[in-house]
Amino acid sequence: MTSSAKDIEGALAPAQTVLVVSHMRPDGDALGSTLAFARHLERLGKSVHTWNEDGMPEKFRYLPGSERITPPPSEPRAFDAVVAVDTSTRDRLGSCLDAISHAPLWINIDHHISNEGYGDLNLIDPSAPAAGQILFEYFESLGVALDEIMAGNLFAAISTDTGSFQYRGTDGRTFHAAARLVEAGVNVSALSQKMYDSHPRRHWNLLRHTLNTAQFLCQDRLAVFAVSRAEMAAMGALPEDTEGLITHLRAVEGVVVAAFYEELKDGMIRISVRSKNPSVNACEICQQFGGGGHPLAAGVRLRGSLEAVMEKFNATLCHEIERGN
Ligand SMILES: [Mn+2]
Repeated sequence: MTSSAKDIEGALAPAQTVLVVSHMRPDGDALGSTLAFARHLERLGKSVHTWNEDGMPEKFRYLPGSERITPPPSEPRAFDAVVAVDTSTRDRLGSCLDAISHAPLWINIDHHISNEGYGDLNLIDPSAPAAGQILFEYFESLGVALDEIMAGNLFAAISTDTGSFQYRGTDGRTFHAAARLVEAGVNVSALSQKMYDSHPRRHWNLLRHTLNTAQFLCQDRLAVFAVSRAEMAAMGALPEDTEGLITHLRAVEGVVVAAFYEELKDGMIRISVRSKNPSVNACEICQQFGGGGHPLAAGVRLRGSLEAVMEKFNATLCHEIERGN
């Protein structure tokens, strides 16, 4: 059952110390939503902590108040409440979970269709294209006046998760939120330049590698590429630099599904899947292997060598493309 903003605000009212967290390998929605909600709680006079397994990646340091996000501490801490945003399962919080010794109240605010509601109170809206939009509507329904920190983070969260207001789920509500956020002080061109026109050279090196090594399979309907740890190291690339590469493959005419395989340090392969056709459901495919996400954008982690995982998962994707067409 989904709780209302009023229920959640009421449950959080007595809490003095609150932790706001989001998923590992965070994107703009995860971090922007964390920062916006943390700011809201702080304005209510609470002591607020904000952690992410990966700390604050360099590429998102433009987010207002970004310096407050840290990796979890090594000594576990107790909180009156934990608020998880944009996080489909508790496991996706990674090492943050190990650093919470006690928390009697869990709030789960998310837009992933695969979210099963692990909170004591859950506000889950898969029709929202970003967790940031759910938070915007949360604040609007309670009449909370947004300051520039909240507005900037919510705009960045919504803009990045919708591919700059392009993806499925972008609707009148989304543009309503954007309009109110701009009125609250967001400078669209300055913020957009930081989000979309300020990639480090490392990202460009990785993009060149991607374009040189991508393969088109399944009668050119499946586009895939991979990067090994050795290649990442040789390019001096950081994990955060891989974000967005997959959009270049998905953008090729005729491609139905794009997949990206990234070798991680623990013998796992991180797979990102993007679909352009609603009848090829990326979330359902990833869920078969223990992952999740959205119908057109999902992910999963599998154990094995890069080659073996690619062979197996590419075959699954091609099978699903053939079934879906
Ligand atoms: Mn999101």
